[in-house]
Amino acid sequence: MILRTTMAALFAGAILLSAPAMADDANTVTIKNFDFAPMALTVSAGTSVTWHNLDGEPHTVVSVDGVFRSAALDSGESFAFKFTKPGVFKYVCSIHPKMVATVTVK
Ligand SMILES: [Cu+2]
Repeated sequence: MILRTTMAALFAGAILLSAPAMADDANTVTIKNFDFAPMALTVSAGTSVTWHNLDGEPHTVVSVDGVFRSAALDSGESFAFKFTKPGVFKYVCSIHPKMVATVTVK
């Protein structure tokens, strides 16, 4: 009985430890303080990139070349787009056009 409890505790610990690694996902762009982070992201073709809005303000993710366009993302909302073709994809927040960033697909 003691062993079983210990195993359960270890298992719960493993789940908690893995959570920060997932948040650090290389295919994730965080929107915070009116900035995209990272501002320049490089991924392989076939990768889905997810944007998370952590600001209290709504933001959008809009490709300058019309390749993708999110709806207004409220605080805590996210948007994902799968990049299938190589290229340099510049995008902005259409609400705050000074927010500019790129995704490079190789
Ligand atoms: Cu914005």
